[in-house]
Amino acid sequence: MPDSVVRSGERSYGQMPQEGWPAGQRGKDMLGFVALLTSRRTMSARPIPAVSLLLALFCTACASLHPPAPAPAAEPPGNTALPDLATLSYNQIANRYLLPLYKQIAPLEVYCGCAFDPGTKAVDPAACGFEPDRPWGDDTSRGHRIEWEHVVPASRMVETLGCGSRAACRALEPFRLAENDPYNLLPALGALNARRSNHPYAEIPGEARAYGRCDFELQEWREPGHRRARVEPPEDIKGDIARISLYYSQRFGLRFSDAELQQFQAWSTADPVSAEERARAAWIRRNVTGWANPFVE
Ligand SMILES: [Ca+2]
Repeated sequence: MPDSVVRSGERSYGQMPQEGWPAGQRGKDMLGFVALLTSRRTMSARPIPAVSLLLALFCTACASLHPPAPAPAAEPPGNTALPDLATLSYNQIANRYLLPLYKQIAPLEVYCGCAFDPGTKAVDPAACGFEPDRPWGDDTSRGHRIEWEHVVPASRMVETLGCGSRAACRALEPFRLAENDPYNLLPALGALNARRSNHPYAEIPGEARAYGRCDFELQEWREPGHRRARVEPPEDIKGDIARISLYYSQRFGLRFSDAELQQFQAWSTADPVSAEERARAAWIRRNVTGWANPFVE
């Protein structure tokens, strides 16, 4: 594991204090987060000038400073015209630049292995054995379509930046870069994306099958004052999830507990990089980001 992986409880650029904000400290740490991103960018193919990041932080009218989104391309255009990850939405980035990949590799969503149409994102839930764990309701539509799942939830990015809410955080370019990073976006059946919510991943005792044949486990319990939940993904996606999470720890300074980091390392070992995962990462590097996920390639 690279030395820069952030462990819970350690302070580093991008981390927020556990409790409260001393006056003046917030801006200092925000600058630290910017410095981290800027320094990481020096390793990438497309450095972003630090001044634009500072403007994004301190100018409430920053959105008007950004050029309009480039016209969508029918196919990813290659390294000469990488998309602006801070300007487009994550759905725009995924639909325009990730979906075409699934015409080249098996178009399977991550939580149940359901095949989807890479043109329409439609899914036949019966074909993969998905059944809802309660009357269909909203699942009627979300059980028949693909959504872009944030493996590392946006709520963790909100916590790291300390910017309050997802909507408020979108005023900050560092948040948009983290929210929109395509390495973190995997196709998932909408109904299972909803069940995962922003719960952490973990091993769950037993092998309950509450969703038909899907190897997707959700455990919920109550502790004083709040509900808790965790999700165990299918075996063959655990390593992918681990390598995305470790990448977020390194690149964006996202905090994970020691138990989570140990889990991710174990999953990465048990489920090593597959040819399809490597092909996906290479596609993203060439067509979307310009930089690699070093945990994959
Ligand atoms: Ca289990």
